[in-house]
Amino acid sequence: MLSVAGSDSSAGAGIQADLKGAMAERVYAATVVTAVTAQSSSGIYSILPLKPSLVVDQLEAVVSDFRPDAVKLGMIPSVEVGRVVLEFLQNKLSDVPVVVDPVLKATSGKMLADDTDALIDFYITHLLPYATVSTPNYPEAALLASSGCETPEVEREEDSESLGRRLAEILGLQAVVVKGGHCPGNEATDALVWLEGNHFRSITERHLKIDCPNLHGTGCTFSTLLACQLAQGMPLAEAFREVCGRMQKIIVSSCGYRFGDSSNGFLNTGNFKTVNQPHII
Ligand code: PXL
Repeated sequence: MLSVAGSDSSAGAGIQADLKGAMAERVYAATVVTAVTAQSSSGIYSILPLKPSLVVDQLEAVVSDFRPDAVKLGMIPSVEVGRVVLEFLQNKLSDVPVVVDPVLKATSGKMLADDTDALIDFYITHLLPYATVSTPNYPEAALLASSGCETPEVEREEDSESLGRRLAEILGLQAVVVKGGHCPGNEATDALVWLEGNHFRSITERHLKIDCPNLHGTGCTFSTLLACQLAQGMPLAEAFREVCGRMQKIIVSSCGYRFGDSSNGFLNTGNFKTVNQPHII
């Protein structure tokens, strides 16, 4: 598979999370870096978006060696980078499944692009409709569904399934996963909505929320695991269920340690024995 995403120096999220996720699935991942971020568990220090031409050079270099069987798109730091990536996918990898994780904010709340409005518009009009499936979390899905509306009609009580249906209908998506982990309550429902013929179908996965301090990289890991299943030819609905189950196991294995700012440590996708100091137990 191919991950097109930003670098996270803490290695919790971004391209580093994607590599760990793909390794856990024993799927080879090539990586095209879109931006370099300097960050720790407590926040982002700085972001350097790469020049679009350097992103294209990386894409060309990757496909000179092998043909990815799925692509995951993570952080897109500018509309210019988004444009060249989409153009490349359309021209060179048009029959390859693409998972788009619409990354708008870091866990710390910091926006990851300078011109967020233009980028949201680009996601809505170009990237999301192109995606085989996109994977917003609930707040991102609500933001995307209400963008461009004069009066946002998001109701706080709307569940992830109906939000997913609404988003898919408004934006004309092939498929979307709305991840419910950010919703209040002690249960979370992830929903997959996809277009079959002329109708949208949906399935949900409900799970108990785990009170875990180390969730940095959860969104990146989810989308990468989904891309890894699609890369192996698994049908989308089955892939969704499989990944929801795997994420639960990874989160359970991420609870027993403290890392940096103890509320935003990295997700333990690799089942690491130690993280330097202190030890994972
Ligand atoms: O989790 C979203 C995300 C994606 N990509 C990069 C990030 C983050 C969040 O911190 O840093 C590079």
